[in-house]
Amino acid sequence: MYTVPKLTNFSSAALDAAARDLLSALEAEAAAIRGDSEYKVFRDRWLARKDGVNELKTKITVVVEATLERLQGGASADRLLAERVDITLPGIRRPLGTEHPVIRTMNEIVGVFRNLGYSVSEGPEIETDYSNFESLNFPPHHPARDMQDTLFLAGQDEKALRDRLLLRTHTSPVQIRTMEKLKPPLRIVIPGKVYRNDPPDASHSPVFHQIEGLAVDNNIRFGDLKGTLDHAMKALFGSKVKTQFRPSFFPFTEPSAEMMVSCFICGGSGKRGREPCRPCKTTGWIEILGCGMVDPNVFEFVKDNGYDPAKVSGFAFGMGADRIAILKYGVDDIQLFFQGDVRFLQQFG
Ligand code: 2U9
Repeated sequence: MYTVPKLTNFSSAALDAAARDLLSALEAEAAAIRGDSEYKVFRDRWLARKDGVNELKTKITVVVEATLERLQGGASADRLLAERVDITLPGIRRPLGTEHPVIRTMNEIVGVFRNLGYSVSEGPEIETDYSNFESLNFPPHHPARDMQDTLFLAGQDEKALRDRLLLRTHTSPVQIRTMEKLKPPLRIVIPGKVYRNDPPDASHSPVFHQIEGLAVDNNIRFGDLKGTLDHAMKALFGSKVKTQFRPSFFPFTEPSAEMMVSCFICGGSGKRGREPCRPCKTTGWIEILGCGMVDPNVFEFVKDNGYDPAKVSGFAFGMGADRIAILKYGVDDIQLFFQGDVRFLQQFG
């Protein structure tokens, strides 16, 4: 085994020769190392030396590390041989996901309006009081605001009311934002999540889904609204369904209406065999959406982008996608849509 010679001649030629001897001894020892324990002794013997010159130490380190690599390379090749993958075994089956029933319902509704030439708009779920309320003809402190119990972000008392942030209570601010960007004519639908401070029960959830629509042009009339929505309901629920409009109120539309669809469960009879039809409460009609002609006060807020209420008119509508999915799929509790129970969701696969 190599030991460092006691030097007596310190000429540079003698020092070079001593270094050469040391390195070739190192190479020879390294080549003979076979296992982990041999390697450790070898490494400590060579790297722990305090009498090495810096340059030598660098060279020694290179050889020691190369030895470790050689050993490990060999070991992992051995391991690979031992643990060879059996490619004849079956793979791991990854279950395919499927569209959530509410999303599927939204996509179907969006599809119907896309076919009529409508575009899809989206917008933020955190909104300003201005976009969610004021610009939609809910003046500050107006009682119409009480219709939607709103979730405000905390700690905004210092801000002016119109700048305060909240979780949007409807998708209507997206229509305002779109009208601020695009000039008329406009035909858009807006699917999305909305939030209200409603305690959860079988038909209420603090988060739910809406689809709203807006058409603005010259000379749009209530007849356009009726024809469009009647067509959409026939496309969604079958060509046999009838529609009926009843007076209603929304701050952003005037006049406003709620649209009824003849019950697509009992065919409008109110009965299922001898049993009463529950979805329509035996009336033969189901309330499916709200709608109306856009209130001129709303156009005033976007007048500068070409929406002069004296020149343009429009209709708008809004519906709850979760409620429609409940009716379509015969689900008895809206909470089931949000609990993420695979046993429930699998039924729609
Ligand atoms: C602008 C102008 C008008 C959107 C409309 C409704 C009627 C409506 C509800 C149905 C059930 C919401 O999901 S729900 O709770 N919506 O009845 N929404 S008209 O009207 C607009 C929107 C934007 C600029």
